[in-house]
Amino acid sequence: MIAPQPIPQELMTAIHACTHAVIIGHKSPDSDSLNSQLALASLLDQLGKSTQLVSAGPFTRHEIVHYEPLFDAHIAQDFKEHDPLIIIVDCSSADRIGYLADEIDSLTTMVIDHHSAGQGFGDITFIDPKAFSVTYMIMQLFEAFDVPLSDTDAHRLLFGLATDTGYFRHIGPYRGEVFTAVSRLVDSGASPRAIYQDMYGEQSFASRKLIGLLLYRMEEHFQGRLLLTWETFEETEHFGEVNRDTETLYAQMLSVRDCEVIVFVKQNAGNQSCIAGFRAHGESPIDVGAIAAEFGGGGHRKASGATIEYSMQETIALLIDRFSDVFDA
Ligand SMILES: [Mn+2]
Repeated sequence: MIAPQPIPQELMTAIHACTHAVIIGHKSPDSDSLNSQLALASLLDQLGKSTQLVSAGPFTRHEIVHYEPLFDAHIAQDFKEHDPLIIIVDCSSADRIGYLADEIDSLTTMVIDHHSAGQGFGDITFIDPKAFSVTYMIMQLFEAFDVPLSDTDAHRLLFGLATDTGYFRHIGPYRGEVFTAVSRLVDSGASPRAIYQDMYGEQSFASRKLIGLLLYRMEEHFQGRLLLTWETFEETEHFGEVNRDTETLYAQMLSVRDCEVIVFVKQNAGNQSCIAGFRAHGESPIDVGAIAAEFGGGGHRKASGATIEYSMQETIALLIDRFSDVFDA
């Protein structure tokens, strides 16, 4: 097991000292970000602090659309008057909070995060790159402040952990501490069954049809080491943005034997540009983050993306050509 990072004393001191806290997560929020915000607000409320939850949105992922009413789009004026502590979760750089970066000038900022990239942001930082989710780190805070977990808090903490581990699929050996945490959360009222249903059930009919279409269209390149598919703007309009489930599409494509890299090209309106998504198999040495960066995008070694200013047909040809250097070498 890997022991959690110790909580910095200055973080404990700053939370004890504040009266008002604004809790912000990243734009295009996911379940780890939102549930970290909600659980942290619950902890601070129980410590007698006034809290505001703020997110730049948009709330598009199906499992989180119903969270939107719990969050404000801007920092409230009455909070600004109380010199609030700004707490940013699940963000490795200030630009991840979107336009809210302009609203936190001159306020004390605390960052709680588990990404390894992007340092030097925040006045007080608690960064644990070995933590599988920020909710796992918030759970440590509950224990440090000796605040018991309600069933709602336990549910939120487990939801974030389940999301960022791909429902525990990304956890390798000797990481039993994660399951020790899961055990405590389940015994505090979290339901793995309900969370699985929220994450993988409740899908729309249209979303399954769209995945079927995109999988049927999939092409093999370089003896099946690269799989590619695409989505036209007309299809995005027809099926609806809310019915897009690219993570499931990526997982299905990566599950094909001998596949090392997948490329997904989504056409933008007017066919003047596309969004390209890249994923690499866990065992592959190929760094798709570096390849996305060549096209002005970014991401991680295993997951990345870029906006490419060409038509869909040109983008596909360009990317196959770029990967021919990788696979023919
Ligand atoms: Mn996260």
